[in-house]
Amino acid sequence: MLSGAEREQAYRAISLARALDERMWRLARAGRAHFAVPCSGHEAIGVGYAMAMRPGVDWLAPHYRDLAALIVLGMAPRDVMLCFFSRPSDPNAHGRQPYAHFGSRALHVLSQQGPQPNHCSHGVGCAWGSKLLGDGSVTVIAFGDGGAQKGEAHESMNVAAIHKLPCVFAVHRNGWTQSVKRSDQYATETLVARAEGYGMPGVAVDGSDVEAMHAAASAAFERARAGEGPTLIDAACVRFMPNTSNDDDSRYRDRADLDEQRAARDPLTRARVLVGAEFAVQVDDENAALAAEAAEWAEAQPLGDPATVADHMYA
Ligand SMILES: Cc1ncc(C[n+]2csc(CCOP(=O)(O)OP(=O)(O)O)c2C)c(N)n1
Repeated sequence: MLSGAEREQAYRAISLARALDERMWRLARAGRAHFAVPCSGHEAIGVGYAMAMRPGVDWLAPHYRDLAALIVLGMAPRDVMLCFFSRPSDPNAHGRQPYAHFGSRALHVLSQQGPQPNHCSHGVGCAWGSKLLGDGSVTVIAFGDGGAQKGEAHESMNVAAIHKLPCVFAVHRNGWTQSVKRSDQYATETLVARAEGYGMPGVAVDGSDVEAMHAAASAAFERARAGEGPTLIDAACVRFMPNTSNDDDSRYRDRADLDEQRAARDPLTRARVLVGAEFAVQVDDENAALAAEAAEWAEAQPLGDPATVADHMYA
């Protein structure tokens, strides 16, 4: 169970991620930025594992809906908005990757790649490095349930289990792969049973419950640190928004059904119960102001110099 102070930390992060998410969505819709990747509905998952991580020691190979985890690890709202507005001062990728392709050496966040889920093998490589170095660090490797159907995810979990690598696989299982529904992606309800096939424990968690998520992540970390190898966490959640700002989910999702799921499984509403309404309202107001300020500031930062477009590219 989280302490009182930890509950407040968790709430702050979920609320800030939501405030930034909503602001980015509106800005993208208004044509002020080209690409939003919403995290709403996914926030408690990342907050759960990021709060189990030791900052500057453990590593995260993030899912692109992991804004809330990044916030826990120390990414500031202005840095998020620099990424969103693709400014050269963006600490993630200097404005050279679309928004949500997070990466920060300082925060121990591996660079998120476009092709999904390529970062699974990168995360396993990171964990293997930790084992060889004996530095005691653990790597969280997070991806979607669509990504989990790709060879890269299977190979990564297989190798990690064989070598008992210090990592935690966390699937954000929202039941959609863009517009493709769960039953067209895999024939089971959850992905937990797969873990046994790889030779690691699997645990199903309600990913809208930040305390449950933190407990599962903490147990997986303990196992990894003890040299017992990886764990697969299947974290169920609801993707509140379309896949990205390029998607129209009204073409494939039933609005009434989605509204019902959102009402029942909103990580922010659920975390509000842990901290009390008075605290929550105050934090939400603060975060709405922070998100607005960060957006206004980042949009006013200089654009990249076109002459540098080929920098950092292989010849
Ligand atoms: C190899 C590859 N194919 C297709 C895409 C396009 N794409 C971007 S996000 C996405 C949905 C992935 O779904 P999932 O892994 O379940 O994560 P979710 O978006 O649901 O969180 C797809 C198909 C991609 N990025 N990479």
